[in-house]
Amino acid sequence: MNIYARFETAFRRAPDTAALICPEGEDWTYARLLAEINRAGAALAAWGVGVGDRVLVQAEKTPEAVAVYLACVKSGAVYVPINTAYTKPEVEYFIADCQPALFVASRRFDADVTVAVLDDDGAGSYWRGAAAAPVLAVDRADDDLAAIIYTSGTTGRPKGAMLTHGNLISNVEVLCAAWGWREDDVLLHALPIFHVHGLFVALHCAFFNATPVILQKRFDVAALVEELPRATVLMGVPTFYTRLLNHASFDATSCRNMRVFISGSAPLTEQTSAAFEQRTGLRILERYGMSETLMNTSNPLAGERVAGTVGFALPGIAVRVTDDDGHELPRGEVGNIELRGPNVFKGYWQRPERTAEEFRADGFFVTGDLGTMDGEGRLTIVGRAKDLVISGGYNVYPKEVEALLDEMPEVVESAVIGVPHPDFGEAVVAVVVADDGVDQARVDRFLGQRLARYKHPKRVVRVDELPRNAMGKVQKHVLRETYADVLET
Ligand code: MCA
Ligand code: AMP
Repeated sequence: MNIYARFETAFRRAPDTAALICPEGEDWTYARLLAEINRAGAALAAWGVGVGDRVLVQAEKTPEAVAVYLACVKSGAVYVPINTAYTKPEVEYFIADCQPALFVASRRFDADVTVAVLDDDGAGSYWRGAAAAPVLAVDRADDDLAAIIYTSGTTGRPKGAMLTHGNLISNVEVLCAAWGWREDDVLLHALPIFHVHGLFVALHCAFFNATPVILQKRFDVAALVEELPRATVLMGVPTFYTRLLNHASFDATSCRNMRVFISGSAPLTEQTSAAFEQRTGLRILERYGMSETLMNTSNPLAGERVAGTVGFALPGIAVRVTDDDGHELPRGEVGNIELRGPNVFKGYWQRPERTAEEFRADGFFVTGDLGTMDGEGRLTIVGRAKDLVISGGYNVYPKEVEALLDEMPEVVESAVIGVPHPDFGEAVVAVVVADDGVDQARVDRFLGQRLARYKHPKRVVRVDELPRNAMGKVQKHVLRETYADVLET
């Protein structure tokens, strides 16, 4: 079934309910959202988008962008959202890889692809002349693609995780039940809508029940605190919670109507969890997910939420911890986290070999995360086998940054690592073998037009040589230990 058909059934039951409450603009009811989806759907058809076509979207967070997303899914197209921070060369890579029929962008873009401009205020060429006749959602099977979410691996070139209608439906059903979604819930939404967390977890839970979403354009701690009293649910990355704790007027009164605070995308420290409970009387509920698998495990809504753990496998999802051959390890031992279930993606877009490498013969997906499971079945993530930095909930692949640094004429070689950062949890540091001219400013200038800002090293350290093991491999763990404190200010 087309997941959109499920949403529409809920929307039709609640036409007068606020759908998108926009503190910076006009609010939309569900009736208005339905009309705008029809309009966006008509616009997509006018641009020639057909069933199975990819629609690449790099758009600011507006109600119109939400309508475009829902219209894509409704019309059987494959929605491909990308980070608004990406530079032109990064965007060109996605265009070449997914071959979109249409690129919906916030600004004009000069490339060999049809571009529809969706301005920040929702206007623009995209909408012009589109009639809004209601049409039925295109029939889709569980196995048909709804979206491609780009994520990288050790090679540093992003791969498109193919998510199906079945993946999305099963996950939203499981999450609404696990988190006890209620008819009177109001979601405070401050996450970007180009990742699984903001799009398929947060928005989907609200849309599945046609409950209101307070749509904040971006995360701003003061604005968030102001809106909290009329919300019941917040989903955020750990940086949201550390920033809330640093905000003087955030207290139990701000949370008086809050039912649950949910955290994910990066590790929530036990310290943050404890400080939050002390300040508000509420315990953050931590869960674990991935672009390839949507949500996998969650601490319980009722029952003990144990800080530092990501809880139990969600219903219908099998989680195991294995050795490198895929054999399940005894409880308590650290190994690879592997998953199987209706949430697990169909594979990487046009990369069957990569897909095959990451699945076991019995269908379990190897996540690249390392963890341990206790006797009760609670999972704790202890690290990552994949070379990945998670900074403020954004993934940065060291290889991608290293490859660009190595293009600098003054750089002989480089190693990019993640080190503790007080705001982002972890952030990027580059250790380079280079001549004197290379400093932070020079690196920022070089990366400027090539790489999204959040991937830029927050510190560049120059060294005479990189530590290597007997095989000649750079010992990143040594670098991580040596430079562990460089961003702790
Ligand atoms: C912004 N900057 C960052 C980050 N964000 N640097 C490192 N890491 C970051 N995450 C840099 C900008 O480049 C800029 O640099 C400066 O910080 C200020 O930028 P601004 O946009 O004002 O930052 P912000 O608005 O304060 O953003 C911080 C943020 C944001 C709110 C934490 O990064 C965010 O929304 N993160 C959530 C990401 C997310 O949704 N992740 C889910 C994906 P300069 O000053 O040098 O220009 S993972 C997922 O979906 C899986 C399935 C899961 O489990 O959830
Ligand atoms: P992404 O590729 O953006 O979907 O990021 C997924 C990765 O984020 C996972 O493989 C984990 O490494 C990490 N992640 C997600 N949730 C958590 C969490 N609660 N604790 C620690 N890491 C997490």
